Amino acid sequence: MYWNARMECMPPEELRNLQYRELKSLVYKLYSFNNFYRDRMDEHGVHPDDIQSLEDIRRLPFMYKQDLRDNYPCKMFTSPREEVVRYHVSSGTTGKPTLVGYTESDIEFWTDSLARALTSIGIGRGDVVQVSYGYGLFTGGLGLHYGAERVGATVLPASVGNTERQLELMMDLDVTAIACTPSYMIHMGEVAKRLGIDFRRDTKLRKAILGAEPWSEGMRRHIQEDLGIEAYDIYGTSEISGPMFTECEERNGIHIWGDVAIVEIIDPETEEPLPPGQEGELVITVIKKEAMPMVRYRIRDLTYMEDEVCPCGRSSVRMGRISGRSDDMLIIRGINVFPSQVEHTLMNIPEVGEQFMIILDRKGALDTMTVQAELRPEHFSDKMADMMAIKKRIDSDMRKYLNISVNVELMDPGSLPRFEGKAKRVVDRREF
Ligand code: DLL
Repeated sequence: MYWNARMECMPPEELRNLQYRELKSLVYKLYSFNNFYRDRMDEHGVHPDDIQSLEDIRRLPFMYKQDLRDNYPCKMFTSPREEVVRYHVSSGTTGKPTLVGYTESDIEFWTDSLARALTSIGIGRGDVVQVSYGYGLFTGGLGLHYGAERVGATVLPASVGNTERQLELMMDLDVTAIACTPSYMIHMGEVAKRLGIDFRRDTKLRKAILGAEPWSEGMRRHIQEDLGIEAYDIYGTSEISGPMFTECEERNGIHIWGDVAIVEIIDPETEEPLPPGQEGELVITVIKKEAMPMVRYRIRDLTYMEDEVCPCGRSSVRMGRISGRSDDMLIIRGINVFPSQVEHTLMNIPEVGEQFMIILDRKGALDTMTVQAELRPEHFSDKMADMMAIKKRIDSDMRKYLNISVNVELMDPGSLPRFEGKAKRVVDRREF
């Protein structure tokens, strides 16, 4: 079953022609109406007339998360404010977040992409979908909510947390599919076990749409065997709109809708394109975006493309699992954290010195983050109350600026490792 058979099964040559036409008109529009894009293209010595084929996309300059930060909040927008119907926000590399704006048509193609994706998983009218991604500034909750409503499913907007209540609702309302992070799925399974709930016996859950953080085939097996459900990978980032692309029922890669986005895989060092099957850095151009177009956006996720036609009949390219990142972004309980943000926050606390470490662990299914911060010798005190006050300040600043709660350990001056070369401040003990 297809949601939009014409687009999903378009012959590859026809799709490439469509992509070329859309790209060309997007580049003309950006060059004519937006200072950021015009300046960037001029600096790069490329003009819209130079785009003579789809391959010429390689002549266009890249865009980076830093560009969004530098142009915060709205300087990258290409639609007037009155046309923007929604904002979402995700974390940036230091203090400032990344703001994403959507026109009505942006919400429409995002919803349509998810409607295709959910249909390809076999979710539609008659299903009850529990959306347990966060609702609010994060794109996961509202994105899947709109997509599931569009395919005619009944939506339970559960959001994150209060797991016992979520399980109770899942049973009472005959939920058939859930959308959440893989770690929350595992956590739910553990809480259910503790409460004597058997997913196979006590629920109607059959499918889980899991993403927003790295996970592995091992985790998929574990979830499927433990809970008796089928788990599907879903991918997206706030900059490209939010969650947009999933595996189909074949579960052999994530379908990237070609009329929505053009994907490239490049060598992160040489920036040269890599052929199908070879792993490199994902670069996305979202051809349909109005309010905040993304052209050759360096997402920093590492993966590969598969271009053989999928047995499901959809002609789009498929993306392999995300195997890591080419930058140092960490995803902790679904929240994106850059070590530079931690550093920035700590350096604004006068009692804290230059040395710190970040330690990531997994307790049960949930990630924990410990920040070890060295104190300046003049602020090191044997008074418990002084130490507690500093600890509290670090904890509340991390919550305020990074939106995450951390364990804080204050360290004696001189006790943390010093680095001669590149500092390695993150110890990640989690297993994916
Ligand atoms: O995580 C959007 C999303 C919501 C995707 C719900 C899937 C489901 P951001 O907060 O901007 O957006 O984080 C995007 O998360 O660049 C990847 O590093 C990582 N990520 C997202 N999905 C996957 C996945 C949302 N399936 C960043 N596997 C991306 C591995 C993923 N990593």
